[in-house]
Amino acid sequence: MDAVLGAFAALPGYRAGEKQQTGAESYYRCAVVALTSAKVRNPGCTVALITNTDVPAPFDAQLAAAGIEVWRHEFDTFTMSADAPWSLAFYKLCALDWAVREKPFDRYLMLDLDTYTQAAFDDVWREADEAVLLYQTPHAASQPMAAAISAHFDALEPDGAPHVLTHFGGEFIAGRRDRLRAFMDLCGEVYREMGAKGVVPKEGDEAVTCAAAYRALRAGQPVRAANSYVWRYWLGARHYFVATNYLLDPVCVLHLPGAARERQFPLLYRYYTRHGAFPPDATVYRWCCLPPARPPLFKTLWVRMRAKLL
Ligand SMILES: [Mn+2]
Repeated sequence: MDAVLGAFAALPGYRAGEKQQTGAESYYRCAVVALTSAKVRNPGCTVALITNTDVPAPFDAQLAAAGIEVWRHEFDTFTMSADAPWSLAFYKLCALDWAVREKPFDRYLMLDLDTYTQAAFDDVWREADEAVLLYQTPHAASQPMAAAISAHFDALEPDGAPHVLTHFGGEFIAGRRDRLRAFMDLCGEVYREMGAKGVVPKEGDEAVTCAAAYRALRAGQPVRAANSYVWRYWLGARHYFVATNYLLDPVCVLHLPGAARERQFPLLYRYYTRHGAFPPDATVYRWCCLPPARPPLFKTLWVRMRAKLL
């Protein structure tokens, strides 16, 4: 049996991002969409929300009706100071660390709650037997977040500095149980070293997972890019960074960070709660403002004609 997990923590004063956490309702709407869409496409998997607080109505009943379990667990490891940006995101590591030890499953997938699952995880589980799978961001070594993560690692390991770490995101962490336990041990080691050296990463949990992935690879424990299964689609007007792999060689999971929490997710949530099902894929893509998976017709014809005239 395999498990798909989401994590949500509430702690007064802690931060879910750059700002203080506000509007828990919108997080619960996302949780319902993320976990029910995962369950609908993967009915044979256990899907659970790990949380340190009571799930309020009507979300508790909606999760229960969809067959989603709620597991209570305190935020007792991987804690950062409350004023650190993304301090709440570290709960994901706390929850996963606890789950791989206390809740026995063959394989696990920890997903961000601003995700929408559109396909079965069969291939994820196949590859999770071979390696820990993490989403690899398309960040070059000097990209500010990637560079900051490498610099934190330099603080932990001055020998060999400057290091260049691969920037993996925290939205998708999958693996067979023994592989994930070993990986979470490395995360714990990195977290304790950060505490001892006074490193408070502004980049959230990714600073921990990236350092753990670097050490895992060095120790011969395979870590692979999960990018064939999950993709980050940035839908902002200024940062519109998308791909056509929602349809061509399609990924299982659409990760929609940023403003989607107040745009796409409320639409998906309302549709799901009214109809008891998610809209057709084409509607989801339209709501997500994803580009058509074909090149523009007239520009294509123009280039073909020019090439013929050479
Ligand atoms: Mn996210």
